[in-house]
Amino acid sequence: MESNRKRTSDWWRTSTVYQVYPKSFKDTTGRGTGDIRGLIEKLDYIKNLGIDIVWLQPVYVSPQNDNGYDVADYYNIDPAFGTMEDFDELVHQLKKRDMYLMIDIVVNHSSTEHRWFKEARSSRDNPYRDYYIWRDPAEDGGPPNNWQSKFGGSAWQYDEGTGQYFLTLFDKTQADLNWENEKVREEVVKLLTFWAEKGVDGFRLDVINLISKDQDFPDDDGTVPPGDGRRFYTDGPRVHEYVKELNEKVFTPFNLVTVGEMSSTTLEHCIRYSNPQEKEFSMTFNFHHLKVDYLNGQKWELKPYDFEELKSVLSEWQTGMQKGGGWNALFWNNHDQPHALTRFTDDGEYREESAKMLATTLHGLQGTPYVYQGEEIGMPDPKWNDISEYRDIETLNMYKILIENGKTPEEAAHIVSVRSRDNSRLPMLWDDSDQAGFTTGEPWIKIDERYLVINAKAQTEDPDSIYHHYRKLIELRKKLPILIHGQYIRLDDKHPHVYAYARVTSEEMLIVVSNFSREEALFNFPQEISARLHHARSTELLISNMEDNLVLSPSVRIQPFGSYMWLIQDDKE
Ligand code: TEU
Repeated sequence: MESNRKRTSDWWRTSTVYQVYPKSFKDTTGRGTGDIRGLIEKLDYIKNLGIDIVWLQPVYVSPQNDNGYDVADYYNIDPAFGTMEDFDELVHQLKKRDMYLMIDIVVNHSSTEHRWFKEARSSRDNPYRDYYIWRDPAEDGGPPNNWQSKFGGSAWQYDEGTGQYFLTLFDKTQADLNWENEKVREEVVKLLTFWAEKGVDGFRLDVINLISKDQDFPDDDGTVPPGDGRRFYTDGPRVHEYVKELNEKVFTPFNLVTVGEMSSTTLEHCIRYSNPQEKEFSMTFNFHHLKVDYLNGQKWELKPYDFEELKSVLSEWQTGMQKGGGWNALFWNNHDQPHALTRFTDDGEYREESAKMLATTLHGLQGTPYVYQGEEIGMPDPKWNDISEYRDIETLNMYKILIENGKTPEEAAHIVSVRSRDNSRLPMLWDDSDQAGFTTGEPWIKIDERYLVINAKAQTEDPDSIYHHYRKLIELRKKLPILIHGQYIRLDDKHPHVYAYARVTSEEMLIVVSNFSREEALFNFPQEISARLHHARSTELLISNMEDNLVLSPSVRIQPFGSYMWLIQDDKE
């Protein structure tokens, strides 16, 4: 067993995390899906980016209905990904490179293939029955209430054998665990301890803010959008109590970095989840900035993204979390989201500029940045319009529901091409060889044909690539305390194309200005900033995606998708 290296209690504040979706990362067997050995092969690629922590998404035994987020055995590696020896080798190889491993923990629900659930389903008085959430049918024989699954349809599944419904907030094969049951909490502590003792350095906890449900399980009367029941189980009555228990028994004793994935959460709760005095998580993911293109807040209703809302949400969370002592997990992309490159900028003519602009904009903020595999080489969405290309359970469910609700197959296919989680689940593009170097077999999902132009090998060899732009940003985070501690101040006043902000300390100011449009944009700094520029002892352009070496002045003209990060040092007087 590898021992945990000694670290300060907040070592992760200067770190950058690389998210690995193993199924699509690197296949070493020819079966067409990625595996742990493939990740080991590519550790130097990740190390050279400057990454500190690798977040490995689920590789546990699973029927793969939700690509591993349906766990059937929390203690064993699914043979599709390799063996426990492979996992141990990964831990060893990361430590050899002074890198850390964060693994995904999915304990809001388990797979219905899990031993616990099979026991629970066998009879009403089975000792495992209360590991899950069972309720009698409503008077009409239907589901106990009107809660909806996040993947479409009712959140309840009927079990003929025992005549009751069980709760499934996600897929019908993902049964919600009953955290009210102390035995469930003990099981979770046990499995977390098992992985911590194997040398894991941290956990990403899947939809962990959903584990405490309102025990009355009331119908949602629809008065509070979206009216699907989420208000009765999101950031629920005992959630902080449960998380504190995990922190006390596992996170603190093993000095682990932890990030809670918070579905539909609030700033107030995330301050509580991530303020160190609360002893809960190191940091939190929230998704409010990634709903600015949801019409009426509905994921499957499209609208062009609202730039002003994007900036105000990012600013609200920067300012609010700083004020409350919380800590943000910073991200544009993950395995559930279409690429920001396609969603918010131009993944065609201005693909490189856009990818670098998004990177600079995010990495200048306060928090721990997450780089999702492929983001660092500017992978765009595939824009498929044939539903047969898609694999994601949520996508396939919603395609059917869209058509049931009156959309034509073409309309439904277009909505899916914009929203599907598969947009970010295409295999990593390693080089310009066959199948982009991902597999020698038949890939589980189509590979983006653009791999001849967009691939990791070409970018590691090009000093001006998106990959090296990320590397420089990650390096800056390690060198500049202002990126960790600087107070966030938004500088643009609802500018139609520019997002500008500063990070400020008593002696320095770091400024980021990004143009999110195809238009050249003129940006005038606020008076107080211009005055501070006037007294600056030095001004340094730290990084930019433009060749124009733009001089920082009270008024700057920014090229399409141009982005700049300057460091200003004040006069000592
Ligand atoms: O995601 C939860 C989550 O918030 C998203 O899945 C979102 O609810 C969904 O895309 C509907 O918009 C986590 C994992 O990241 C995801 O991959 C899993 O499918 C899900 O939990 C269930 O474990």
